[in-house]
Amino acid sequence: MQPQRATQPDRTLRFAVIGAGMAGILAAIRLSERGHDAVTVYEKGGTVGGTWRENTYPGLACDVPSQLYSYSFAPNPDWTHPYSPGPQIQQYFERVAADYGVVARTRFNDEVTSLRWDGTAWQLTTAAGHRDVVDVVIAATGVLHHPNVPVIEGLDSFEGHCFHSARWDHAVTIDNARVGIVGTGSTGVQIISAIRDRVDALVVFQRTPQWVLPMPNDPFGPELLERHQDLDLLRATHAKLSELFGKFSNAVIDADSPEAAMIGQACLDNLETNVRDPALRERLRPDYRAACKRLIASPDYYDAMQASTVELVTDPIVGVEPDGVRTADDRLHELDVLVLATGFHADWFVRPMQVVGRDQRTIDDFWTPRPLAYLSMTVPGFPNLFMINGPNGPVGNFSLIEVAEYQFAYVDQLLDRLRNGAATIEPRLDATEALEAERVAASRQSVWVTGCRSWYLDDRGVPATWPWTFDRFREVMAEPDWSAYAVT
Ligand code: N01
Repeated sequence: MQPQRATQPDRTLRFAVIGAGMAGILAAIRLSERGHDAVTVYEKGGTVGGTWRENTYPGLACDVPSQLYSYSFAPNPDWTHPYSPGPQIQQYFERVAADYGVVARTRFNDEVTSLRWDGTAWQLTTAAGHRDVVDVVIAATGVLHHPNVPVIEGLDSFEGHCFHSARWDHAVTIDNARVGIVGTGSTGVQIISAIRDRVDALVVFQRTPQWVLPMPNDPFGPELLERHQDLDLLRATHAKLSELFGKFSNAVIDADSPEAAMIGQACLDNLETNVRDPALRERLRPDYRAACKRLIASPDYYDAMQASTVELVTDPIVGVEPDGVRTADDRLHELDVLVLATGFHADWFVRPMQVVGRDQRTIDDFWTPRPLAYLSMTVPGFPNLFMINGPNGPVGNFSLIEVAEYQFAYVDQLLDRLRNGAATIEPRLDATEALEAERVAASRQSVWVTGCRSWYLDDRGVPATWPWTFDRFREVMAEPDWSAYAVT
């Protein structure tokens, strides 16, 4: 990606960036490079980092390669592994946010609760009662951060410790404890591998088996660490990995592609080769296609599932009791700690913030029955509001940092209109609906609809994702189709 020009805007625009996670940090940096000074970042937490601040569970890591899961403009020579541990990623965001002056612009512990368009500007209110008036809102509120706590009968009656994976309670010791974990998504798999040797017993409640792509992750040796001091080399690696991941998009958008077959075979080989006990192997074998659910990548999940401390339970959970979890075979699994690695409400986006646009229309109303946005960034009736990683955007196994960089570069072109004197910009409803119809039709070819349950699917079973190639995403992001926008 080309570095942005530093220019003085023709018009002084006031900005609120909501969220100081990966996308909010990026937006604040880019706005500053554009010469905007009236930028306030609102962050509900006490530090930057977003999902990497909130998730502190054992084993937290990123399954996108480290050199790609970095801003293109801030390569990091200090990554220690091909796939970075979560705490290193958190440190990286803290460092970048401090180095680029984002921390200084951020109001921490100040959660935005309402945004109201008054006809010319956005009226913003925070939980602490602070008020602001801004011309432009950049909502960088994240996708996976509202924990999905499952409805399980008796959950409240559990007398041990129970918490969601994104609210890990470090005051609770799991060492030598009997721990249960509900959920075997990307999060559950990482936790299981990390704690298998610390616990007395680990009961894994699996509702659906997962395909697992092997992902070796030995630390970089001294020679590679030395080479990584060359930032040009890191930039080149970023570009190469981006191309490689772009190709991976074929696997998910076209269920019959050779890439999909290759991934399926690699997962199958992993299962066949690395799970020794045939009975366990069958219980871990999914009955749907690889990458239908978000693909799991792990160096050692199958190892962990064969550890003497680990028990796989596939009988459905029927309830939780004071002493543990009861399953449909009427067994009570006695536990000290119950971890809910049960995912997130992936369709909340800017909510529960109250967002009221033109004609007093709320975003909740516009998003009933489901979220809709033009290219996942803008919403008809909500002028000068730009979302990074909003509804129906690219998810797959792409690097969301890269996606955010492309999206912000696109938003920046929309902002040019405001810099040059326009009062408002928003997408046309007809253009938004037409693109959505195209997106829904295209998603019928994808692997996500080949017969599995996943957080990608909306209430109709349509994947809330970008259903085209990553190359097409880059092309579309290169320049707005101005006919899709209303500018006043
Ligand atoms: O959540 P999930 P996650 N009873 O929704 C099960 C990103 N991420 O936190 O498969 C029993 O994927 C549910 O079962 P089933 C990544 O995008 C990235 O693991 O629906 N089980 C499933 O096993 C990822 O996709 C990294 O049948 C219940 C699990 O809980 C996304 O976050 C690392 C249940 C939920 O899986 C979410 O992953 C971690 C119930 N009532 C996460 N309800 C990286 O490395 C749910 N489940 C970048």
